[in-house]
Amino acid sequence: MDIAQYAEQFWKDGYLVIEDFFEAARIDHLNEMILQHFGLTPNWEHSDEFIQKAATEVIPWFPVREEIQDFEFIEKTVDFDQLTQAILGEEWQGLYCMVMFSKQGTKGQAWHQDCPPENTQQFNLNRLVYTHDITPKLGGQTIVYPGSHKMGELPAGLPHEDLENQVVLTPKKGTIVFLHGHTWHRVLPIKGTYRVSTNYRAVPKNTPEDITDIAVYRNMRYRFSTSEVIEERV
Ligand SMILES: O=C(O)CCC(=O)C(=O)O
Ligand SMILES: [Fe+2]
Repeated sequence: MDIAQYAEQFWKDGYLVIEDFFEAARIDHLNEMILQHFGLTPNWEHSDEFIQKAATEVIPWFPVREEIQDFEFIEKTVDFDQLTQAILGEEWQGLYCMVMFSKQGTKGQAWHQDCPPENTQQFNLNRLVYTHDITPKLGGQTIVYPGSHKMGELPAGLPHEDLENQVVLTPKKGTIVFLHGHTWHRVLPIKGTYRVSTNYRAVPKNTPEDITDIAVYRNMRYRFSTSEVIEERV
């Protein structure tokens, strides 16, 4: 694996996709654990206001916090670790491992940035691992806007509108997607039985741990810790 070249690509585009990064058998096991935890019809955890307004229907789970060790090998994989270091530099830190589950017939996730983009040095890195195939039939494709990690605030507008130059990602089991938190991104509606992704978030040195507390949507800024719309956007 040419780590320097991948890191360069990440910094050019604001995201990076590598297929077949993890072995199918190990990944299948994680997917089984995830289904065991959620079942197919878990309850929402976000407030109704958030779900409505953010047009984002996803339920989080933090298995490593529950000391479920099965999820730890991902972060310990040498290439995964070294690629992170090449992107974020020395003294980067892992934040948490968050599984995100979406039920059949739900909206996916509207356009957003995971954290405010005003300070270009302060951002989170999403290290997404896909444990089942995303397909056009299933829905739930991840959409990114290349180069938008350097373009400031996501423009106000409709939550799920197609934007010119957007790129549709259709990750398969074992694919990883590294995605800059300032990159504009969303997830398409889920037509199949369910959709999951697992995010091993990380940050460069000197970044507050609560960097992803405020997310930017096209119609608002939202603070998760207080379940509050802190800015309406028109
Ligand atoms: O699940 C995905 O493909 C993207 C999720 C996302 O928006 C994030 O992890 O910040
Ligand atoms: Fe996100």
